[in-house]
Amino acid sequence: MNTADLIWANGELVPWEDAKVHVLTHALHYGTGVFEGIRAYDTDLGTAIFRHRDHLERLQKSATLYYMDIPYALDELREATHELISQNGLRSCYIRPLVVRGYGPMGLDPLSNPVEVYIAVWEWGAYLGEEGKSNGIRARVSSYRRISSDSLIPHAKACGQYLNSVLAKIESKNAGYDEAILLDQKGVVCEGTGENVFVIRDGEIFTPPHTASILDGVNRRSVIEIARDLGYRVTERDVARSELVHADEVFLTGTAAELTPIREIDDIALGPPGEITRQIQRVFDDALHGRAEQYREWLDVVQVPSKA
Ligand code: PPE
Repeated sequence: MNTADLIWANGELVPWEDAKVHVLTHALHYGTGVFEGIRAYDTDLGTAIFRHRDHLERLQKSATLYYMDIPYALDELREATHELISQNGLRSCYIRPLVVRGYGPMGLDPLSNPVEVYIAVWEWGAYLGEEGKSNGIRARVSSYRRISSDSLIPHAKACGQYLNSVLAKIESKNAGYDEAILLDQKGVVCEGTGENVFVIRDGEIFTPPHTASILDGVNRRSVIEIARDLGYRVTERDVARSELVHADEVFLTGTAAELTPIREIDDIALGPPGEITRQIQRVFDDALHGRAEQYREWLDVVQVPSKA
């Protein structure tokens, strides 16, 4: 991976290689942590973090759902992130805030373990490859179902919950695919291992609703808004597995993956990215990179001194 110089650890900037935790960190054993994935882009306005507040609010909500009080206000985390990007001299980067139950008593009750907060930033290219972003990826429907609200909290972005994504990801990669699409407990389409999913049929756009165990993706929300602004009808409703392969176009959205088209599902070709996908992808890309006046309010601009 691309490393950076510094990591923000509980209020201090420490060298990348010194950002370490004790082996008895509670989260290492039990997955008791929450995190975010955010991106900052090099724009004409300077380095701009996409929908920073929305991500930080989701981080706080995830923490609350797991009974963790983050010992910093959202504004403090925001400022820490600006400082971190500046000090690392990065023009664009991926941002990973992480809140974990730290070293303390072992055993499942985490309530007396400290809540620790870290923020890392690094340069991260196209998550599913440049080629995938341009020409589409190959996906398969996973044999693993997405975690349900019967046993976990699909709306929380919690560390331990990602074992579900990891299993689905490994399965899909071992079978020669780029990504997995998980169904929910009821058997309807949920999402990718780290992306929300959209299906287009006869000019209409559909995406699984909150009741399908999805993570409420910030980019999902952005793309719904953009598509509606472009005049498309977007409906949040259950999507049957078979609709994936009967669709004209299917694409994924996520911070890491941005907007990535799918060209094949379960060995059935959907073809190269379609016109509607392309159009939305263009506007979305303009929004991310500060080229769309209409979506400027989504950007949190950082003043980054040049690395000189
Ligand atoms: N679902 C899941 C399960 C998920 O992890 C993500 C983000 C999304 C949907 C899309 O959410 P949003 O980024 O707010 O639009 N996945 C993050 C982690 C990826 C990783 O490999 O780590 C991300 O994209 O940053």
